[in-house]
Amino acid sequence: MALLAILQYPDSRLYTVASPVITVDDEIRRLIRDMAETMYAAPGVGLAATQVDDHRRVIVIDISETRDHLQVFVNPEIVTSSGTATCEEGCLSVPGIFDKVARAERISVRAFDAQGKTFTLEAEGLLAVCIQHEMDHLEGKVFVDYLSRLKQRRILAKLKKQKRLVM
Ligand code: K1U
Ligand code: ZN
Repeated sequence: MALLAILQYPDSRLYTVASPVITVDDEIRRLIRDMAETMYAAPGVGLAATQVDDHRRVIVIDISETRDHLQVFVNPEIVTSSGTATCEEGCLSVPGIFDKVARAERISVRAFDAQGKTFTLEAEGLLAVCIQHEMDHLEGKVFVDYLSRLKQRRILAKLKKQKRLVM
């Protein structure tokens, strides 16, 4: 297994639209394992392949407290959505920044698992938020894109300052 480097906002590679996975093979399963290890180590509750500079449609999520319930979504598609809920979000690509984003409250998502088997899942609460946040990454979208220009400028300034402090 390997820990992968997570791209940091505003890296232009975060704006890449990911391509569908053609076959769920051993190479994709290795990517899934490496992404899961990277997510657990960060630590985070989700990770999209885009964030580790791999532009295929793969997401890993684990919202369990025990950190032992990995959920894998290959080529995820939202089939139905309803309601609106606003939730505080964070992002491993935008460290130390949290803000509220409005998204669908309930979703039904269809995807392939790590064995290449298709499944459909109904999600609400943090799982629904996390799936939508990670699917945005696959579309080249970061949660700060939903915020005002003023907030985006403040976030960029804060991240620049953080970077100067660690260098
Ligand atoms: O996409 C990412 O960078 C992962 C992101 C997922 C997410 C969290 C909250 C709302 C929407 C999407 C994170 O995991 S940020 C870190 C985080 O929230 C967290 C980390 C450890 C334990 C619990 C939460
Ligand atoms: Zn994110």
